[in-house]
This record gives sequence, structure tokens and C-alpha cells, in this order.
Amino acid sequence: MSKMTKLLSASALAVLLAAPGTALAADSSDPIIIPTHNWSSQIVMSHVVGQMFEGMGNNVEYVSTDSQAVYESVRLGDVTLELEVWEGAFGVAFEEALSKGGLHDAGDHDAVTREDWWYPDYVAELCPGLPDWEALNKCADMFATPETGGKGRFLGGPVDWLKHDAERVEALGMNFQVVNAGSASALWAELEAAKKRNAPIVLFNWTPNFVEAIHPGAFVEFPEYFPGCKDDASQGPNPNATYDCGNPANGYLKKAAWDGMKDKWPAAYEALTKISFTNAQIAEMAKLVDVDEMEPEDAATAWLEANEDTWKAWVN
Ligand code: TMO
Repeated sequence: MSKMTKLLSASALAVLLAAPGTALAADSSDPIIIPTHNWSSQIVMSHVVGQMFEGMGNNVEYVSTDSQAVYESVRLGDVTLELEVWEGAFGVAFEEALSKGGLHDAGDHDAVTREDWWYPDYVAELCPGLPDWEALNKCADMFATPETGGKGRFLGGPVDWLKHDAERVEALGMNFQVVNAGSASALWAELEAAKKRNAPIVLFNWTPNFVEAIHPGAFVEFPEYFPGCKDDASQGPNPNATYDCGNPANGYLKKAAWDGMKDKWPAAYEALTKISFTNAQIAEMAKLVDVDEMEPEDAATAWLEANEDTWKAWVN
């Protein structure tokens, strides 16, 4: 056996020893692919975690991805993980992908979430009986616009968020029409404009978000969410329809990972399972962009500098 061959077999052995699943395993130098979407906290959080991974010596790439289709991408390993799985908007897509296999639940954030129809405080004076949905429905004509004919306008988010507002309107027999905003910033612009004129508005909002620190308001109370609401017509107030309920008022916020992440990037995976952001931290991430007008990358760097005690515990 030549010296060269011996050397080669020694390095082959090292590779074997460092195989996935052993304590010696090092993260792959292939980039960890992090999907970003169209709301600020998710983009900032993605860069926060991406910069953490880079600090651990990993390579990271970001790819802007549809927020429903992303679960199929994680399942197939086209992207490596998802940092904000909101129960209200994405519970159905996430669980569908889970049942097909290829991705898994990588743990909950500390944050408790809610996503639903929402109005700024002064609207309660214009429409007595709020936050009850039936009271809102009685005021429907007040929310009408030329675009919606005689029906009230519900200003929904971009179409890749909640897919089933129209089904809910139908299931509950509401005199409303869903109009989707093109972007999150379009929602906030319409909110500001309505507020200046003291005009009725009901729009999609969520928590944690920067909005709660600036615009006092409340979620509309629909029939309470129950498991089965979204797939079993016989349950709920309308025995012939699904989606006859509100979104969960205490929804989860999960992380999801491609099954292959654990073996390919074990150290980053270990950190991912420990990551857990609070409501206040997520609202702050949104604020850095939506109020302070920072670029998401810079907001992430600023967040990491201000919160070392939080994240250093996750990467060691
Ligand atoms: C998906 N979102 C957090 C905007 O509701």
C-alpha cells in the first residue's frame, strides 16, 4: 500500500467517524436555505436566525417564498426550515405537509398568537355591540365601498395568508365581501387613512405585531374556534359548512424543519430546536422595520446586538 493510499484511507475513516448522527459530526458547508415571506417579523426573524447560524460557521441563503406553498418546499428539502408557523393562517397547510412526511415540528415559540378580523378602537363607537360578529354584521352597510356594492368590506391580507375568509363569510351568512390587500404595508396605509377620517374599517391583523403598540383596537369575536371547524362541516353553528368559526384566540407559533436538517446541519438543528421567541420580541422585530424603517438585515443585526443574553444560550 502506497503512502498516498494510506493517507486517503485515513481521511476516509475520518469522514466515516464524522458521519451524521455521531458526536463528531460537523455541519455541511452547503447553505442552509431559509424562506422569507411578506410580513416583517418573519423576515427579521429569518435574518436573526440566519446570522446566528453564520456566527456558528454555517453558510446561509434566503429565498422569498409563498407562505402556503413553503410547507411543501420544506417537506421536499428545497428549503431547510420555517421559523414562523402561525396556527391561524398556516395550521392547515403545515398539518397537510406533516401527514405527507418529510418535515417535522421543531418546537413551539413561547409566543401565543392570534390572527383575525380587527378594528381600531374608535370603530366600536360607530358600531355598537362590537366585538361581537353579529353586531358587526348588523353594521355591514357602514363598511361598504363602491368596490363592494352594498356589502361591507373586509380588508384581508395578501392572498397567501388566510385562504378562507370568504368561506367564513358564507358559512356565517354575513353581508360582507373580502377584498385582499396586496401587501402588509397596504393594510397599514389603509388603517392610517381611515383613522384620519374617523371612517369605519375592519381589516386583517395579528398579534404579536407592531400595531398593538401604536393603534389600540380589538379582534372581532366570531364563534369560538374548535378542532374540526376547518374540516368537519357537521360541527359548529352552521351544520352544513366548514369555517363557521373564528381563528384560534390562543394560537401556536411553531418552527418546522426538513427531516434531513438534523443529519446535514446537526449543530444548527440543535440551535433551531432551542430557539423560542416571546410576543414582545416578535413585536419588536416587526417594529424595527414597520416603524423604524430599518432594512430587515440591519434590523436583525441590531436585534442580535441588543439581545445577546437571549440567543447566546441557544448556540452553545
Ligand atoms: C401570517 N400572518 C402572521 C401575517 O398572519
